[in-house]
Amino acid sequence: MNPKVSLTRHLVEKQRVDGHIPGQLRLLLEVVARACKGISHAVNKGALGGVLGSAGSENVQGEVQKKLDIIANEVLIEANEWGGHLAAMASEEMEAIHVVPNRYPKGEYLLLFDPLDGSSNIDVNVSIGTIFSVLKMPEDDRGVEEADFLQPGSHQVAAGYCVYGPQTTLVLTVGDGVDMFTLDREQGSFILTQEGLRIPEDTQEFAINMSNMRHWAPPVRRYIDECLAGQEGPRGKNFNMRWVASMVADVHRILMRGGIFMYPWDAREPGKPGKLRLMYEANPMSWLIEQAGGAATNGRQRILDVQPRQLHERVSVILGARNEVERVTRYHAEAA
Ligand code: AHM
Ligand code: MG
Repeated sequence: MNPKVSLTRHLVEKQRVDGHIPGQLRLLLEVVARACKGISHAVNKGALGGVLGSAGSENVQGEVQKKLDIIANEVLIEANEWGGHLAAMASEEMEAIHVVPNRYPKGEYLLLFDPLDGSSNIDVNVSIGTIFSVLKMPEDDRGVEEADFLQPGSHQVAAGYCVYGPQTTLVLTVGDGVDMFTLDREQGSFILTQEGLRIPEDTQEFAINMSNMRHWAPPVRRYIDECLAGQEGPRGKNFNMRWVASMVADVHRILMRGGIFMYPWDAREPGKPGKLRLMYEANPMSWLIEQAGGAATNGRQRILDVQPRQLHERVSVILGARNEVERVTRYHAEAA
């Protein structure tokens, strides 16, 4: 592979050859990538930039906001609102949608993001990231409103994340596979470092927060019990476990070397369908995983088919190696 293919060149060539990324979408993705570069710089400064610690406020879900959560949210909004490619944005950190102000031209896309996922890892120097999803405004829509965002994940036209770890890495799909770009800090640009990522159908590595075990539903417990039984158990093989507690980092590992990730429903808060957010986390990650040959369900249904009812809706998430996700989903059906 030519190591010098920048994100810009990659997208221009995609637009030219396949013709299926419209110019406005290409622009939008470049702006999101530029915002991620800005966030990466802020993250890297850490204590030297005075960006660590709590901001003393709460977001719409009652979670304490970190300074970097707010900075990342502002960087994304400021970068995206003037370009003319968007109609509105929605963020995990904002209660209401952010409509592009009247002083700027409006475009036909909607951008959704979790500006800084893995907030509990910010202050301890562990990988965190930005997750984003792009939808189109419904046709014949006169004014943008929250209901325009409530489209199933299968309607996404682009999705990706940027992980701020030992390297800053952007992973992207526009519906024809998954490509990965690494930030070249000297050049200041994202360089294509892997094309057509694929997830093996089987795995011997799972990711779940084991401290919630006593709250899990029986099908999840059955699956993990069988993994833990190792070679002598019904699976006949040993499993390894990893849990970074940053979805971006856990999903990135799965795209790199396989595995299954679960943040399933549990009985801690019975009314809540799960911890992770459908629109900002589950949908973009599920599409990336499917585009890499994996699968993603909420235990009963393909995540991309879930019809959202609210912007900040939560969902149970099981994603990664196809055969493992199908197994967990089958265990749910058998327990029903
Ligand atoms: P956040 O968006 O507030 O950072 O929460 C989402 C994160 C995910 O990145 C991660 O998978 C999960 O929360 C970890 O949760 P827990 O601390 O319960 O293990
Ligand atoms: Mg998050």
